[in-house]
Amino acid sequence: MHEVIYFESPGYAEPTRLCLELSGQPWKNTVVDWDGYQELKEAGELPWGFLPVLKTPQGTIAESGAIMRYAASLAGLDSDDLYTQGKVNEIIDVIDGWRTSFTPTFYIDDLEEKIAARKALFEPGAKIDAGLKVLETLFENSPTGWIAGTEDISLADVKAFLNTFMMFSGQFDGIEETMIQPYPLLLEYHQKMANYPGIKAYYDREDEWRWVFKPDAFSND
Ligand SMILES: N[C@@H](CCC(=O)N[C@@H](CS)C(=O)NCC(=O)O)C(=O)O
Repeated sequence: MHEVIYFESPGYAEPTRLCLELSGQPWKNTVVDWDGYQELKEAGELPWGFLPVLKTPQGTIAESGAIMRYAASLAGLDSDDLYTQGKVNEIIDVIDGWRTSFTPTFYIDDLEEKIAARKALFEPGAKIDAGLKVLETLFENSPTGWIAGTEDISLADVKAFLNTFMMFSGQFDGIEETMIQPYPLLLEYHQKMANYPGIKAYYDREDEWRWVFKPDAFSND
């Protein structure tokens, strides 16, 4: 059986978790705290010293992008068409670009400064605002409504959905739920994704952070 080991938060592991769920195969979600992480690290269980890792029947794989792609293949999300798969990967890499602008804010100790730095990323034309608008354009121009124009859901959708909406859960100081409202097409895309049967079923539970993946999470009703 496959086993994901990570912290409780969605963070770097959520696309892998969702893909494993969509695979329909049994899998184990192992959640550790900081001490648990240190123990794994000291025991030499983490190839590069970080979480998440994925334990497979053949051994452990590390790095969130690698394990996400592994899990997506297991779920049958890959396209046989090389160009289509290339476009899926292109969108994933573009989304990862946001993380490189967001990550430094974690290292700002002063709360007000941290909040200001995050809010600045959402100013018109700034990195995250521009990224969210790119996603809206991809959705708008897709003949199928799937972000990479695929016939069915792809890994680009899993990544876009999770990485976008996880930002608005309240987990991150400075980013409030209402900050998604200026992106109406993303809210439409949210409805499409959150109602996808395997996704809807997986998030049909109470969760401090994962409420953002439920249908109607951002509706004003
Ligand atoms: N390149 C790694 C980075 C993973 C990463 O930064 N993990 C964090 C948790 S979100 C971690 O293990 N931090 C422990 C530390 O910094 O000591 C990946 O994509 O998997």
